[in-house]
Amino acid sequence: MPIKIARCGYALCLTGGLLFNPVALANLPPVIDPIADQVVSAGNAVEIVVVPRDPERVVPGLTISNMPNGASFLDNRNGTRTFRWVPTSNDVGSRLVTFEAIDASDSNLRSTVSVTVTVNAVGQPEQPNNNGNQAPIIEPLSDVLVQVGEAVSIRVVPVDPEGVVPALSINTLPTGASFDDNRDGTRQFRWQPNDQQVGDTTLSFAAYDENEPSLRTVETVKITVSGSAPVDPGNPQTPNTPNQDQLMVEGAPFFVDLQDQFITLGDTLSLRVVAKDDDGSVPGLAIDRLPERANFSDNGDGTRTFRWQPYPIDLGDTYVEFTTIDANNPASRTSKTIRLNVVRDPNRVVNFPPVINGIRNPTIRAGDTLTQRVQPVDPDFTVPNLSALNIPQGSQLVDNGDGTRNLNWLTDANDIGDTQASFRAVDAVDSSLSFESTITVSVVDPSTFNRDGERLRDLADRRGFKIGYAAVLQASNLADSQLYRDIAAEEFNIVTPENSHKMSWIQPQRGVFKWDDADDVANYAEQNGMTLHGHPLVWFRQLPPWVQLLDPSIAQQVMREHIRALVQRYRGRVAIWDVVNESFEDDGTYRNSIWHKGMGKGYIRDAFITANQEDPNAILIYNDYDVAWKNPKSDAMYNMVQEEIAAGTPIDGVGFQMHLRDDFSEYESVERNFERFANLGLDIYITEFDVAMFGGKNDELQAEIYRRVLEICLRQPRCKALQSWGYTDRYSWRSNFQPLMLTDKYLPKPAYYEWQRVLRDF
Ligand code: 9MR
Repeated sequence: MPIKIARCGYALCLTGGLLFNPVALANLPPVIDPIADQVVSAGNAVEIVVVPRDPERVVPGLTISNMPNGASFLDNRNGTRTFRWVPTSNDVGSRLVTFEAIDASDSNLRSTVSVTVTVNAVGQPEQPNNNGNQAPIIEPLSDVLVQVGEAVSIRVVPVDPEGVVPALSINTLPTGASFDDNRDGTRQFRWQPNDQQVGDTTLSFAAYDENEPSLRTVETVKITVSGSAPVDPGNPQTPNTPNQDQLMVEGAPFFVDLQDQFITLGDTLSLRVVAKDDDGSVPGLAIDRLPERANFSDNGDGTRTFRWQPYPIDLGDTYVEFTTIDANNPASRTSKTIRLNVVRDPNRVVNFPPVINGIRNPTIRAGDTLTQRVQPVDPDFTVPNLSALNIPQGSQLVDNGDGTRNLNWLTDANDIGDTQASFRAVDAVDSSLSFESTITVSVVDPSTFNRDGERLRDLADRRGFKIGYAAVLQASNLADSQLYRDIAAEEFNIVTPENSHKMSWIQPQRGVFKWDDADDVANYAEQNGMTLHGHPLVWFRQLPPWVQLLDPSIAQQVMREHIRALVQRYRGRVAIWDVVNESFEDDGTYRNSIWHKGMGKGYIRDAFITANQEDPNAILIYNDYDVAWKNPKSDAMYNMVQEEIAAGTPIDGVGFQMHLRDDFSEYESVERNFERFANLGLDIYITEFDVAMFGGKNDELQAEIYRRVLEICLRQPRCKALQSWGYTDRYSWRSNFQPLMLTDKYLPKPAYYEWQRVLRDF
């Protein structure tokens, strides 16, 4: 049976996870891949490859503390290091070794991973002392029914009560199946059974502690394969019946032979993407979140080619989602996610040239200062040399002392026009490899940015309403920060920091808080009379590595410390807090976050109570995505808040994120849904609104969605605020899909004028 098309919640769109860098200018701390504790007998070697990753793809520094005598920590010249030690009988016992990754551009950004190395006397079994170590568990799996030719994909998620990452094995792999490492502690079982494999196959997955393999849990799944191949009802004769893992709508176009890909480092993938429609029309093709350096070009024959040369940072899996769109009915679409698995050939030496990342042609107003950061990056993790080839008269190239430089230029009316600046990065190992980058700096008359009519915030103030945006991380470091901040201050009366309250950013190590950017936003909000909306105190994503490896038994303590620190610091300044963010899965079950593991669903109440103790005047809300309309997830959220209200939990409202796409049509359901939450006495905040133009630029359609959502909010007396997730397409987590109300050149789109009109007239 065809499956009804699924709306792309951001979680699905983000399947590539850590490998993407959606905001080029956000500098996030590096992380170290989880490392299991080690047990070794005296005389044997222990070897640990320490793999740091940096979301900005700049190779982090790596240090070790507490290195045992005689051990080494050698540079593998690929960004990783190997800790190697052969302990002697004098070393029997346990010691804690700590590895630290340090951001290449900001040495304040660090993260650590500690490993206990236990050395046993010769002859003693390689087991830790009887320390109460418990067996890991596997999250429950359900039996599966498939037909021949259908794809089965099962994610196996092991959890260890001690917080180490358990090993996973499978009893036997059916022919043609795979059991791949997702590189996040989980593995994926994939299988497309053939007609020889009809019948029941029982799989047993075992999770075990590598140090104590006897401590294991086995989870069994029965896969029942039935005989007949699935028939596409729209096209019973088609030999190219699409796989069921395409999210299909009846009669919608479908992909032909679009499969997972394997790529060897050094090669470039060239993948022709072909879709068909039973009615003979040529369907459109789109890709969500193109990986960096990839392109998706039109072949002029109805097909497109996806080209990508992966870098060492891409080793492992990246997922991309393709969508094919009916030429006659854009709402009729099929999406399919494929896996790109990048492997290294150990016999092949590949040296990639450096690149200069993250600069786009800036546009600034005459009179502003350009502050353009230039950061050369080498995919092989070496640090390239950077020089300027030519820069505008009167500008300076300043060394930031961290491998980057800043082009600073105070402009005036005489500079109006386009001026170029060029930079060269030279490979640190092979000087014949270099990269040049030229940017065009447009200095324009300040009146270019004038917008007709009244400012949104003035119109909103008059109605006692809040209209706002999310402020990009480190807005004061943007090349065009004066323009970015001035327009926001003119238009909005409420602001949320998009990233700077997130735990990985603000508490990179336990008890170490990095307040600079959050303080900067708080000061900016105050200087401009804007309400400050904090986001989020408790979330399952963007956690620092030390929390990812946390023993759930101390999750409560860590959560409370974090809430107290933030709410205390911004008491009286942050008016609204997203206390808990995204606790539910799409089916309405509780997400198995570290917080849930530690406290069960009670963490939500605990978080609200803790926040309320620190600032009884702050408005405390629960925030989630894909809950603005009625569905199992919003039902679950409804039940949860109802229960909390009954228990007297200090919850004031609900944040509905609303990351929409251009095929959005659930207005009626949103209206009813807001009503039921309002009837509970809760306030409603639309916290993260944007509309990704997935089917291509269509300003009128976008403006209509902007208009209708604002109208729903204004019709509902309890709807207090509408904030878009950013305001210029230049700085959006979904930039490719121009989801915001100003273009990437800060010019107003119809969506802007619709909000203006509705705020004025509605
Ligand atoms: O826009 C944010 C982006 O810059 C971050 O990289 C990303 C990391 O998870 O988070 C984005 O914001 C999310 C928000 O905090 C919670 N709701 C979903 C938003 C979009 O992913």
